[in-house]
Amino acid sequence: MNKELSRQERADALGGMGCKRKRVEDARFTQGKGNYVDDIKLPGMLFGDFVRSPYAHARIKSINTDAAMALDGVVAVLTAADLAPLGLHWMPTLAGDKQMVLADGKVLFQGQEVAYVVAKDRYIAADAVELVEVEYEELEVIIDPFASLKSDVVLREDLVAEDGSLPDGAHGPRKHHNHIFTWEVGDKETTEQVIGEAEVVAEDMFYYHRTHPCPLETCGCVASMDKVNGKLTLYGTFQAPHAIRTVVSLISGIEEHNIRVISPDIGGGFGNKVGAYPGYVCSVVASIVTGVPVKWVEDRMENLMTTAFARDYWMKGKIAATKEGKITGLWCHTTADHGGFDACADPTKFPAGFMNICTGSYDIPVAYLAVDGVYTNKAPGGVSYRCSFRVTEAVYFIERMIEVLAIELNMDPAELRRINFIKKEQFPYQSALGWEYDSGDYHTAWDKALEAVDYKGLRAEQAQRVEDFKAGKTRSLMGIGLTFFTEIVGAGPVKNCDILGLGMFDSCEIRIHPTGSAIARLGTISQGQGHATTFAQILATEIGLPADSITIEEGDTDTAPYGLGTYGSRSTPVAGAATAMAGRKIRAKAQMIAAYLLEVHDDDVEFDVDRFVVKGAPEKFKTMKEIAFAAYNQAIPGIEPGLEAVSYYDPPNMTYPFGAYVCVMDIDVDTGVTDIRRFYALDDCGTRINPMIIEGQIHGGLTEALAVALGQEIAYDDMGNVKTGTLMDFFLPTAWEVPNYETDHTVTPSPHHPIGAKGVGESPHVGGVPCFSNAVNDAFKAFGLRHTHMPHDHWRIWQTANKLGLHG
Ligand code: MCN
Ligand code: CUM
Repeated sequence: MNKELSRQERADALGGMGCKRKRVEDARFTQGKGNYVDDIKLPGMLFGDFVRSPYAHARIKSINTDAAMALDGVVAVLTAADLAPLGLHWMPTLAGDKQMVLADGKVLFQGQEVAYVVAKDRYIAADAVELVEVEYEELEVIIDPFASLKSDVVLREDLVAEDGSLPDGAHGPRKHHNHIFTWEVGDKETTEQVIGEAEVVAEDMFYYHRTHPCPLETCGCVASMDKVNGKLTLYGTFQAPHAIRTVVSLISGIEEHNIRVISPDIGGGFGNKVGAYPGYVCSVVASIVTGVPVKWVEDRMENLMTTAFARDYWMKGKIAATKEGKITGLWCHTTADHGGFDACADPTKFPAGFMNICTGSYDIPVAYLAVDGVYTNKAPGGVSYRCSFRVTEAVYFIERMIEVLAIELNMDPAELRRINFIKKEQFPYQSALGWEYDSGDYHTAWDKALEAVDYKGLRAEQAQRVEDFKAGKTRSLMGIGLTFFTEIVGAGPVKNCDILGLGMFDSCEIRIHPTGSAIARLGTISQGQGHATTFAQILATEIGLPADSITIEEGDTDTAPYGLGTYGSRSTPVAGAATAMAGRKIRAKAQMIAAYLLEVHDDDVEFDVDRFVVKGAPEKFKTMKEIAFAAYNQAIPGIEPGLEAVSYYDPPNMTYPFGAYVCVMDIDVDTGVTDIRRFYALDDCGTRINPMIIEGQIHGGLTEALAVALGQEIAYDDMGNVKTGTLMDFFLPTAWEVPNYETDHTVTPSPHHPIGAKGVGESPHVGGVPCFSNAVNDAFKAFGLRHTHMPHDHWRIWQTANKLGLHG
C-alpha cells in the first residue's frame, strides 16, 4: 500500500470486461490435462458399443445374440425387446417426435442403433458387435424429400393410425404419411399480391446441403448407478446438463434429486451435443442392469453418420422490388429434410427454428414463409453447427436472394443492400415475420467494410480480369463475396421459448469468500468458448474483485443453478446477463456493509472500480476485499452474514448481433481450385467482453464456414449409404486451406441486456457461409451464372465453368 494506484491502474488490475484476458482454461488443455468423458475411469467400469444397421431402410426379421453373449468378457446384449418392458425402446426427441432407442421392427437410416453390447473392455465389445446376427429385409429407400412427399412407402409406420388416417404431429396436421409439419409465418395473401404486381421479381431455389459439425471429441457418456444409495451419476458430453437431468428423470422414473449430471471438459460441441442419443439411454439401462458403471464413446464414423447433422434445407424464394431496387416483398417456401425422426433441437414453438429471420437486415414491408418438414431415410438432427436455430439457413437464403435480385436489376449488390437496410433510427424494428430487432447500425458497418477493402477498386480489378479472361490473357476469375447478416441469439424469453416445456432462462450463483475471492456457478456449459475466462471478467467489473480471484464453474447439476445450457449463442445474452445481475445483488449488499463500516448512510457511498468510497471524500473507502471479510466477521445490525447472490434471468428479448463480411477469391477455371486472397469480417456483438476470445470465435466460425461452403457435406447415395462418413471423405479444413482473416468491429450495445452484450459464437458461421458462396457465384456472374449450389468443391466449380462454356 505504499503507492496509491490510479483509477485506471485499479481497473486494469481487475482484468474485467473489455480486456484481452488470456484463457484460464488453456493451461490444462495445452498440457494434456483436460478431463474429458473418455478420461473418466471408474472402478469396475464396463464398455458399451452398438450394432448398427448397414441398411438405410429395412425390416428387422430377427436378431440372434447367442454368439455375442458366448464371447468371453461380454456381459449383456440389449435389444429393443429388452428395453420394451421398461418402456425405453423409444425416447422423446426435443422436437416433440419420438425416436427408437434400439431398432423396433425396422430401421430408418444407415447406422441406426440395433443392439447394444456391454463388455469388459472396448475391444471385446467391438468384437461382440460383429457376432450379433441380424436378419434384415431391405425396403425401398427414400433420400429425396420431394420424392418422399409423393411416395407410397410409409417411413414412419408408428405415425399412421390403424384405419390409415394420419394423426396430427407435434406441430399440427400432416399432409402425407412422410410429412412432419407445416409451419407458416407472415402474410401470404398480401405477399403474393405484391409479388404479382411488382416491377421486378427474382426467383430461385437454394439448397443448403446437409453437413455435420464434426467436433474433435465425439459424443459419449459414463453412466453410474449406485444401487445402495439409489443415485445415478451421468457424465457426458452434454451442452445442456440440467435439461438432460430432467429428461432422464422423466423417461427413467428416477427422481430428479437422485440424478446427478456432469458435463466435464467438452472437446467442441457446435450443437452436436444438445440432444439425447440412444447411447445415453442404453448406458443408463446397462448400468442399472449390471450395477456397475458403463462407458460409451462413439467413434468418428458413428459421430458423422448418426448424430445431429446440420441443414438439409431446400429454400425456394421470390423477392419483389421496384425498378430502383427498393424491396417490396419476400416469399419463401422451404422443404426441410429431417431424416428418419424429427430430432431438431428447436424451441418448442419454432419447428423451423428462427428461420423467420429470413428477411435479414432489410426493411421488407411484407413477407411470407412456409416450411414443410419431411421424413427421409437419413439420420435425424438438423439443428447444429453454429446455426442459431436455422439462422444459418435464413441468412444464406436472403443473402443469395439479394445477389440474384441484383442480377435481375443489373445493380451493384453492395448498393442494393445499402438502399434496403433497416435504418438506425428504425430500431427497435418490427420485422414482417414477427421479430423485434433490438438495435443496429447497418449503414455504418457496411460503409466501414466496403472502405476497408476498397470495394470500388476491387470491382474495377474484377472487370479488368473478365476482359483479360475473354482476351485469353488469364485463366483465372475473381469473385467478390458480400454478406451482411443479422443474427438473432439469446433464447429466451421464457414466454415464447421453451424446450420440452422448460423455459429458456439462465442463471448464475455467486459466493464471495471471506478473503475476497469468489466462485460463480452458471447454468451454461463451455465446450471451448472460454466461459471460465469471460464470465469472470463480467464479474470482475461488476463486483470489483480481480478476475483471477474468481472461479467459474459449470456443468455439475448438483452444484450449478438450473439453466438451459449452451447453444444458440445464448450464454452471453442470457447467463451473461444473469451473471451481471447476480453481481449487482452482491454489490448492493456490499454497499450496505461499506456504509456501516464507514459509518455513513447507504446512499453516501458509491462504487468505484474495486471499492466503495464516501461521496465527496475519496480518501475514505472500503475495498471489496475488505467488505468481503467484514461480511464474515462483523455482526452488522439488520444484515445477514455472508456474501452470496443468485440470479435467474429471463431476457426481455433476444439480441441481434450483425456483421459485414467481404471475401475476395481467385478461381482457376481449368481446375476449379479456389484461392481466398482476402477475407474481411466486421462483427458487431454489442459490448465486447473479451476481444481476444471474440476473435478466436470468429476465426473458428469462419473456418467452419469455409469448410461448409467449399466442400464439406454429408452425402448419400440412392441406397442411403453415407458417402462421407470418414475424415477421408468429409472435408475438414487445415492450415493449408485457411486464409488469413482480417477482423474488425463496430459496437452497438443491446439496449435491454444489463451490460449491452450480444452473442457472437455463431455469427461468423452464419455470415461466413453465404460470403464464401457469394464469392464463387460472383466470379461467374459475368458469364451468365445466377446461382450454383454448395458445396463449391473444385470438381463442382470445374463443372460450373464447363457448363458455362469456359473450357473452350
Ligand atoms: N463473448 C464476448 N463478448 C460478447 C459476446 C461473447 O467476449 N459480446 C465471448 C463469451 O463470453 C464467450 C464466447 O465469446 O466466451 C462465446 O459467447 P456466446 O456468443 O455467448 O456463445 P456461447 O458461449 O453460448 O457458445 C455457443 C456458441 C454456439 S451455439 C456454437 S454452435 C459454438 C460456438 O459457440 N460452438 C463452439 N463457438 C464454439 N467455440 C468452440 N471453441 N467450441 C464450440 O463447440
Ligand atoms: Cu445451432 S449449433 Mo450451437 O446452437 O450449439
